[in-house]
Amino acid sequence: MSEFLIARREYKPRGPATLMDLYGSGVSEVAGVESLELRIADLFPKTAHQGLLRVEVGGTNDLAKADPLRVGAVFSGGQAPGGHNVVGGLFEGIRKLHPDSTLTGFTGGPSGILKNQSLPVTQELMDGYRNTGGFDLFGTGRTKLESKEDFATCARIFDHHDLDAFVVIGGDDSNTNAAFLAEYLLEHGSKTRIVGVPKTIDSDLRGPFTETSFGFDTAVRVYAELIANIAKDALSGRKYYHFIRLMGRSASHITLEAAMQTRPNVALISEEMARDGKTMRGIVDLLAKVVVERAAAGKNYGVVLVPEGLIEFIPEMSSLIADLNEIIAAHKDYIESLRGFTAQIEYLAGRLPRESAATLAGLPIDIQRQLIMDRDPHGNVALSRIETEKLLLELLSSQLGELKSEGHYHGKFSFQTHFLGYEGRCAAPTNFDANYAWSLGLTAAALASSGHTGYLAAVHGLTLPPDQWQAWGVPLVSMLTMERRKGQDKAVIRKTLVDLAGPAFRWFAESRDAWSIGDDYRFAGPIQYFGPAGLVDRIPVSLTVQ
Ligand code: FBP
Repeated sequence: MSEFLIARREYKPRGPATLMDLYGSGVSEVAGVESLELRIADLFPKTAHQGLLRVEVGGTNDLAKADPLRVGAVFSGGQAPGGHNVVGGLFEGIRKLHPDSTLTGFTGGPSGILKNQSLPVTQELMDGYRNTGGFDLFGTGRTKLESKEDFATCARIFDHHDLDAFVVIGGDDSNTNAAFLAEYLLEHGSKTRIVGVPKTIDSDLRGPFTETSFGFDTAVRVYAELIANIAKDALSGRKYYHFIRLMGRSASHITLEAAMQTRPNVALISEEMARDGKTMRGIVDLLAKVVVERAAAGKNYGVVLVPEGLIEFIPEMSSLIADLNEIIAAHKDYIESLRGFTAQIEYLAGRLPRESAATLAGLPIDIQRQLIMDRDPHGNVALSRIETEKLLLELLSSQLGELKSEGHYHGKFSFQTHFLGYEGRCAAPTNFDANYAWSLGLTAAALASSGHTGYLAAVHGLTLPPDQWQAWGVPLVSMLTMERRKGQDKAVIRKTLVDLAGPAFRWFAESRDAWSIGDDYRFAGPIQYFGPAGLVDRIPVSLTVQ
C-alpha cells in the first residue's frame, strides 16, 4: 500500500446523524404514491403503489433485527469514485443491525449474478478498500438483466444464497433494471428485496431527493485540475488552442461543473445547443467567432471544452444516430455478417432516410466508423469513442481558412486535442464523495433491513454539513418514463439533463462572456485529502450557486 492509501484509510466518513446510529432508527412512509403514467403503472402491479420513505430516528419500521441479515451487492456500469465506500457503509450498516449479518459481492457486474460468481465481504477485506477509488473490490460490467430468463436466474441465485436483500450500485439503466427485478421477485414470491444506489460520474441520475450521484465530484475535480494545467500551458506557450472533450455521456453536467471551476474560453453545453437548434455549422460559427476575436486581440491560443454527448444534441446528428440505432437494432446479425466497414456503411446508407444518408456521407470516415460501432447492451451509442472535438476542429479549420481568404481573419490556428474521462473515474474519492457514498451505503442498509423493495437509496441536503443530510427511499417506479430504445418504447429512468433555467447554468451563462476574450482561467488545483476544511470539504460548485 502506498503512503497515501495508508493515510487515507484512516479517514472516517461522515454522514447524517440518523444513519450513524442505525440501531435506533426506523423507516417510515412519509408521502403517498405519485400518479404514474398508465403504461408504467400497468407494468408494475406489485410496486406501483409504493410511497416515499424516510430513514429517521424512531421511524415506524424499527430497524433493529433479531436475526442476521443476508445481503448481496453488485457494481453495475461505469466506475465512479466512492463505490467501495457504498459497500463499506452497507457492510457497517447491516452489521450494526446484527453483528452476524453477511454481505456477498457478485463479481464482474450483473453477469456475476447469472454466473453465480461471488465473494464474501469481511471486515479485513473492507478495511483495505475504505476511501479508495475504483470498483476493483468486485469488478463491474454492463450486462443488462432484462429478460424473464435473466430474472428467473437471479431469483434462483438469490434463493441459493438465501438473500434477504440485494443492492444494485448503478446508473439510470441499471436502476431501471432494478425496478423490473424488484417487481419480478415480488410476483414470484421471492423474499429478496431490491435496493438501488445512484452511481455515475455523469450526474444524470437526479431527482427531487438526489441532487447528484456519487463519483461526480471527484471525477470533475480531476478533470478541473488537468484543464487548469492545460490552460496554464496555453497561456505560457501562446500557440495552441486546446480542445478538451469531457466524459459524461448525454448530459453536460460534467462540462458545466468543470467550466465553473476553471473558466475556459468556451464551454459548449449540449442542452443549450439543442435548445437553440444549433446545427454543426452553427456551432462551428460560434467557435470561429471567438477564435477571430481573440486573434484580433493578439491571442492565438485558448481552451475549449466539448461535452462527449454533444453530437447527440445536434439536430442532424441526433436524427442520424436515431436512424442508425433503429436499423442496427433490426438488422444487427446481418450487418455483423458483412465483411468490412465499407460494406457495412454502404448497407446502412442505403437504408437511411435521405437527410441522414447525406449527413453520414458528409462526415469524415473516422467519425462514420465511430458512429456505427457496437451499441452497449442498453442500446446506447459508444459516445466516449466518438471524437467530436476532431470533427469540430476539421470543420473549424476549414472555416477559418475561408475567413482568412476573405480577409476577415488574420490569426494562426494550431491545436491540440484531449479526451478526459477514464482519468477521473477511479480516483480516490474526495471527502464529499467518501461521505456521500458511505451514507448511501448506510441508507441502503436501512432500506434493505426494513423489508422494502424497489427503492433507490437517496441522501439529500448535500450543501449542508454531512451530519444534517437526510436519508430517503425513493420508489424506483416513480422515476420511470417511456422512451424509445433499440427501436421500441421502453419504461426507463430518464437521464437528467442540464436545467437551462437552473441556477448553475444561469451563473455560467452570465459569466462566460468575460472568459471568452479575457484569460480568466481559474487554477483549480488538485483534490486535497488532508488539510484545512476549506480545502478538503469542498462540494460541487454547481450545487452551491443559488
Ligand atoms: P455509467 O452511466 O454506467 O456510470 O457510465 C458512465 C461513463 O463513464 C460515461 O460517462 C461514458 O460515456 C461511459 O461510462 C464509458 O463507458 P465504458 O466504460 O464502457 O467505456
